[in-house]
Amino acid sequence: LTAVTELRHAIDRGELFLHYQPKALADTGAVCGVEALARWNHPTRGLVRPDEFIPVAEENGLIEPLTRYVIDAALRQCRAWSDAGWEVPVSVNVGAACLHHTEFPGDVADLIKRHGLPARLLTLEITESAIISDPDRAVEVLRGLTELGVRLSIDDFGTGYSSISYLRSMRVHEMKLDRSFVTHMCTDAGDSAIVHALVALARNFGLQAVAEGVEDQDTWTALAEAGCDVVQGYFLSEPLPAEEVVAWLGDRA
Ligand code: G
Ligand code: G
Ligand code: MN
Ligand code: NA
Repeated sequence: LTAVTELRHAIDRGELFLHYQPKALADTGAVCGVEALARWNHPTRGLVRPDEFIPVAEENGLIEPLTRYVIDAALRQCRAWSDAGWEVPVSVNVGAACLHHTEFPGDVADLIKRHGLPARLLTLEITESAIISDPDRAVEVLRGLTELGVRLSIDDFGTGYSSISYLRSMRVHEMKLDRSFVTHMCTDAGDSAIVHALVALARNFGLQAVAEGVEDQDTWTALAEAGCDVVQGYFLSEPLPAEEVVAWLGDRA
């Protein structure tokens, strides 16, 4: 079987599942959501990481069914947490091609309705490259998503081959600072300068600033002092299986 055929089967047979990485408010430490991260439980190869199969999906027209599958699974889990008394906003990574398909907002609307959740509990993380490659189409799709009431986040911010001018015309809610600037900001003056500049940029556009790749207390403290709103990374928690999330939340509460 080719990798593509296998991945198509994996989506159809439900071999993909999600881990969830917690995020916390930088100033109080209160948990404010989780990012869903796809994993593939391959029948013979075992656990396959997304770095391997997301590019295969992107290049072979499978990223839309995969993204729908992930949103569906994340919302089902979000609903289960909600029913158990935990309101846990979920973020999902959206493959670039989804922003070039005008049916995507309708698909997302159907999924939200099916799970009976408020749209504000879903954040969609998009990348700059998806916007830049076809800005007119992306703006239209993003407008449709905004009208649903879902939150929009720009992932890996600052790493793309991009122009920040689109921030003017696009109503996104969140900027995710790429971990390549964040992780070593306490020992690298250049990284620290970039993080401070990006937090200021987020502020000026009224966006929530989220730093990923926070691996120690000093970095968390520096981010809070810089005015960053939310932190995510191994220092708070690695990505967790769904069934461990409630216990983790309970331990912190
Ligand atoms: O979880 P991990 O650190 O291995 O993820 C590696 C990369 O795969 C990250 O860049 C992440 O954004 C991406 N990724 C993980 N899950 C998904 C998913 O469901 N959809 C898309 N498009 N990308 C994902
Ligand atoms: O590109 P995206 O932000 O979606 O990537 C998320 C990926 O980052 C996940 O695969 C996750 O495993 C990884 N990750 C999460 N926290 C940390 C961290 O603190 N350090 C590093 N190096 N990677 C992290
Ligand atoms: Mn992400
Ligand atoms: Na990222």
